[in-house]
Amino acid sequence: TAGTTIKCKAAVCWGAGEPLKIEEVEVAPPQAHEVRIKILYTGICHTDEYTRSGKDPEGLFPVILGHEGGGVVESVGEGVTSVAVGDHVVPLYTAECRECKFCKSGKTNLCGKVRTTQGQGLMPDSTSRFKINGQSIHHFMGTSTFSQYTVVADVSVVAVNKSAPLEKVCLLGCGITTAWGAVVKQQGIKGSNVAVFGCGAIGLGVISTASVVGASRIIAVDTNPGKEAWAKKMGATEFVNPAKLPEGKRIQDYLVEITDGGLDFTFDATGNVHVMRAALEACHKGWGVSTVIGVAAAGQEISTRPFQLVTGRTWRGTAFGGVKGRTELPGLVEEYLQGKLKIDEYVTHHRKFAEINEGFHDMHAGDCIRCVVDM
Ligand code: NAD
Ligand code: AHE
Ligand code: ZN
Repeated sequence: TAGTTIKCKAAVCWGAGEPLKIEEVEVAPPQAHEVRIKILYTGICHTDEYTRSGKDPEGLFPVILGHEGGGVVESVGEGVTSVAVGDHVVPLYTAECRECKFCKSGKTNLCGKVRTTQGQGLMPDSTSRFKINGQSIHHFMGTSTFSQYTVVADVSVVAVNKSAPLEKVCLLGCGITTAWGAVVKQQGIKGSNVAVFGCGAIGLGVISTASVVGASRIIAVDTNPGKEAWAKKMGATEFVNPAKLPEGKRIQDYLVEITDGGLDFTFDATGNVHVMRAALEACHKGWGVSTVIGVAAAGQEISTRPFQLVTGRTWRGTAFGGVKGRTELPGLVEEYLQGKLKIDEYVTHHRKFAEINEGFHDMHAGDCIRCVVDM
């Protein structure tokens, strides 16, 4: 109930590289323009592992990770009008305030309203709503879905159709939406050839969306041979394992050869900076566009010969697929309900909350696309 502190279980990461520990946590009531959510399901994204491992330069500890959740609004703070108690909601790590310079620009989905404090692991008033024995615990990505109750800013949450299963649409909180947006927000993919590096949930989502919008040729690239069947199931027309190329043959050179000069569009969904370079250099001279989706470790940098850009290739990137969450997520849920957007296909593993660390292990095993945790 509003105004009271809730005690519940949360998975806490106490330090970089440590496994998560289920703890009893106190969750303070939502303040003005905040929403407290009972999280029912959460996916585990590679980015949660990236921060847990200590590779995220923005990583802070102790922290409650998780950013791919689905839940029900438990209470709201003063001034909240966009969601109400009982609404089914998806927390948004990319906020949408509709008032800041970014939101009003019409050029980006990035929002400036809460990003600074979000990066500090805090709510917009620069304090945390999570405490364990009096010690403050950091929020993560403005969402912290690895807690049975979480508090988010009202600009960082969207209500969705109650008839949609939250154990599925939670994946719209990151992976599926990111992949979908990375493709549909770019003009010209219909009829073009595309290469997708990395066939995890993100890469497979890119493949699936490219297939739906009508790309003529979709080449999936992954070092895990087990991903070939997955890529083809999602719509890839070809699969290339860079580890199986003849000695000394670079993946970008091979792709340029088999595509008569290179790809119209490429995507990195690995987070490996060498792969990002290959994806750029596999683009067609004069017009090829390469999109970075993968997130690289602290200290990693991309490089290529500037001549690659001088001769007409474009290097770009996207966060949350360029999607404005409050405006666009309800429509994606409808597309899912109408059978036009795949989500169920990505859920290969389920875990109880007590087994959340096993969910992280599933991710490393290579046969897991998404693990959904039942809170
Ligand atoms: P994942 O680990 O499930 O998938 C990565 C895939 O890349 C795996 O199939 C792996 O075998 C493959 N791979 C690894 N090295 C490779 C190489 N050298 N060549 C080809 N393939 C290789 O991860 P995911 O959850 O799909 O996420 C992918 C990336 O996207 C991560 O870096 C994640 O942090 C990032 N991400 C970014 C956004 C965003 O908004 N920009 C959103 C979600 C995830
Ligand atoms: N904190 C890292 C960067 C992490 C990052 O790039 N996050 C992506 C989302 S990954 C979702 O799985 C993103 O949207 N970034 C935009 C933003 O505003 O954070 C670092 O390198 O500092
Ligand atoms: Zn993610």
